Amino acid sequence: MSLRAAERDYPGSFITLEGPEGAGKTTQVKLLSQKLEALGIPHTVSRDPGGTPLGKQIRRVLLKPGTYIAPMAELLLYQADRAQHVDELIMPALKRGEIVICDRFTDSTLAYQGFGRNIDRKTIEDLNAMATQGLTPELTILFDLESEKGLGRLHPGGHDRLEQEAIEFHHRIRQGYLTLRQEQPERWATIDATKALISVQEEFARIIVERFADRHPKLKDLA
Ligand code: Z5A
Repeated sequence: MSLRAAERDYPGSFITLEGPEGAGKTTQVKLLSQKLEALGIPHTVSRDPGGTPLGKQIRRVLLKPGTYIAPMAELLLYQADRAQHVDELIMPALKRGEIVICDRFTDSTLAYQGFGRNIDRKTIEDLNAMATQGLTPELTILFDLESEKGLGRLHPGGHDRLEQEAIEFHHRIRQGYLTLRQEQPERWATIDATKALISVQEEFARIIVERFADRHPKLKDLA
């Protein structure tokens, strides 16, 4: 259920996309953005990490294959990227009343650094709260698929530092997402990401319209 205006201190809507590698989030967010653009619906799409000029530099460091980054250093780099992202891009867009769709956000940190790297959950939650100034997504869509399937879809030209991790790491992440979803079912929606691109696209649009058309009436034309 989306938050009522009185419970938010901005007029926009904040949606995040989550899932294991190769789930199709990037593809779908581009397609959705084209449709929103065509309908004249003010929106911002971004990604975590790398949504700002500083974030792009941090992203390069984080994903470069062959670099050893200690788990706590990795966690803090993701949070530094996020603090900049919320301050420079996400919050200003929400204050302008836009729909903000972010490819990965705080749940990625719980899934990858928490379930994946076994960093203490409370530490991650505290840092998430600090980096976001308390901002939480109203809707988080899990693009769900088995880790092997997602990794199998990725570019043959080489894998980044996280994609190169052992398959057990990726299994823990998927299980982590399923646990997070179970803990807060009202915030999460799930899309079966193994389906054909067009079916995923339709389901994605249906979920957004259902949750936000009351606040952004032009969204009805998406369906
Ligand atoms: N990370 C972290 O550890 N902690 C954090 O706090 C945060 C992130 C925020 C970011 O890299 C990495 O950082 C990520 C998590 C970690 N781990 N890694 N590696 P990223 O942004 O590059 O990673 P990603 O979000 O996983 O991107 P991705 O691997 O490209 O996945 P995707 O965006 O979900 O998928 P895609 O690029 O849209 O599609 C992948 C391929 O599948 C592509 O060839 C598509 O044409 C194809 N595709 C898409 N949809 C379909 C369907 N329906 N059927 C068949 N094929 C499809």
